[in-house]
Amino acid sequence: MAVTEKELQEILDQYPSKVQKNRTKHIFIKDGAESAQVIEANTRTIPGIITNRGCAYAGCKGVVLGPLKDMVHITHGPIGCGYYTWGTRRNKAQSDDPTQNFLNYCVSTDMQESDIVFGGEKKLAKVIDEVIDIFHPKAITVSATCPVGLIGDDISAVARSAESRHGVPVLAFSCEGYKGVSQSAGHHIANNILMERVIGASETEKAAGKYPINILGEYNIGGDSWEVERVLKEIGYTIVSVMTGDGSYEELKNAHTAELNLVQCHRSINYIAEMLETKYGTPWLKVNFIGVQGMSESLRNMALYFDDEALIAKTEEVIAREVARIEPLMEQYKKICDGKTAFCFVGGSRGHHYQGLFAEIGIETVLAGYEFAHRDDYEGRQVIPTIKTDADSKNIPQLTVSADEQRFRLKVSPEKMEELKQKIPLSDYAGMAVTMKDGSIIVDDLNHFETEEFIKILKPDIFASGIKDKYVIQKMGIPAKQLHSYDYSGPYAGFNGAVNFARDVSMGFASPTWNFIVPPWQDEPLLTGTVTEEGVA
Ligand code: CFM
Repeated sequence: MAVTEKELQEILDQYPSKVQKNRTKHIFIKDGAESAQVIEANTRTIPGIITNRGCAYAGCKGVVLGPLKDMVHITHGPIGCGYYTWGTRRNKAQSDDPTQNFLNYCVSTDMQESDIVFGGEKKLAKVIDEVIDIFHPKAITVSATCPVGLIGDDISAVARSAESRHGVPVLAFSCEGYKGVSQSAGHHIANNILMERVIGASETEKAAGKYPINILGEYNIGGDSWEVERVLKEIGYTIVSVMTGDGSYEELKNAHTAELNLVQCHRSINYIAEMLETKYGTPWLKVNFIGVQGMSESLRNMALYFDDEALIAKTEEVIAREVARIEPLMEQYKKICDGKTAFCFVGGSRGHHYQGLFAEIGIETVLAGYEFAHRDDYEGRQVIPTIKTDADSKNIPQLTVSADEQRFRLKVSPEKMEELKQKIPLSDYAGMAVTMKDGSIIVDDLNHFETEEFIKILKPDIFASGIKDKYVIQKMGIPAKQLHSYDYSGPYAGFNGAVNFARDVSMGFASPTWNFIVPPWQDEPLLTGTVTEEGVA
């Protein structure tokens, strides 16, 4: 079942004309016959629309910095921002040194009215001193929240002076929530400073071990990166750093020594991936560790890059063993899931990544989208030169790096690179749209009104998204699977993750709960009417 152009138009017709004009550009029905289907993305959400997006601070401190375990992350701002980013993202971490894992702490300057009026710099300096005193961390981050930018606290100056006072790196991030149009801006801000201040900060010139790699854009939600690392280590890879799941300042300093960078979440970390290539000559490979096929294909592509017979053989051996082990488990869940349909709407990469895993258990994704991704995540990186930079993106500092005179080294020759690019996604990402079936619907920044409207037409069997719309969806009688937090389950990545996911989705369908819920449209007359410029008619 698919949405027709007419049905889509009927949904959009309910908007006032200005809103309709805007939202039309964010939605399209996939049609492979059309050569380039353009989507508008990474632009402001219309005020008043109930979006699932977050803010720049969430993307910087919450997403990219938060998982780094041996740094204390200070939120400079009123207590709410720190509190609501405390423990809500399930990025897990373990440390051999229990005194150097600060993930359970929430450190905030707790700005009060007097700090807003008279400035918060002194308070911030004092908090940094206290953090050094109590925790003795390897390094500290300071993330700015909205009021800090409004009152003009110079957090970089405070960080610099604390750094010289204590001899411990203190990194300042001007990631005020209002920067950019979503958390995506915060990813970029975090990427820039990690690149400038952390990556390459060690004296190490060579990684200790064979096939050294970094895993970028993997945040160990529900233990995902542990499952991926289990397999990679068995095959023989040396994992120099993970950015940033279960990651650390200490590891990140050595990231320049890798021979290949893997990119799982393109949206949040493509900036570092590109800069590593420019600065050190290390290419990046787009991987997708979600789903049995995604995982197997990513492993095969990695082995092709290193072009080593022993590595290729070991890769095949591990894939064969793992697949044989989990196939019977997946089969039993497939019996429950087969023939069903899903909506898959997540932040900036999972809306795409989970479609393959859904397909493996017989579920077709009929609607997908991202909260805050850019056009390249939908249409592929070839569109990047054509993306217009607007005032909101100009607000985010651009970091330009150049080749490191001592450390730049081409990891593969340009000829070999060209040859490899024909076979594997090296320094490239084709985006979500290309893999979706004709007739499926692709939506950017899906809002709650559209969520309900599309559910009424398509009646999906399951809706994968997040906490903000989960309960609205469930009250409509549809199982909702959180793909941000995994509903407190996981891991969902890799081979074991695929089984966990199939089990959890099957449980969602098998739950007797749905027999007790009558969707509102089944026992109430639907209100019919239109919203016009003048009001409701
Ligand atoms: Fe990347 Fe993420 Fe995602 Fe993301 Fe996020 Fe997340 Fe996400 Mo929630 S970094 S873009 S900002 S894969 S927190 S681990 S699940 S929205 S799809």
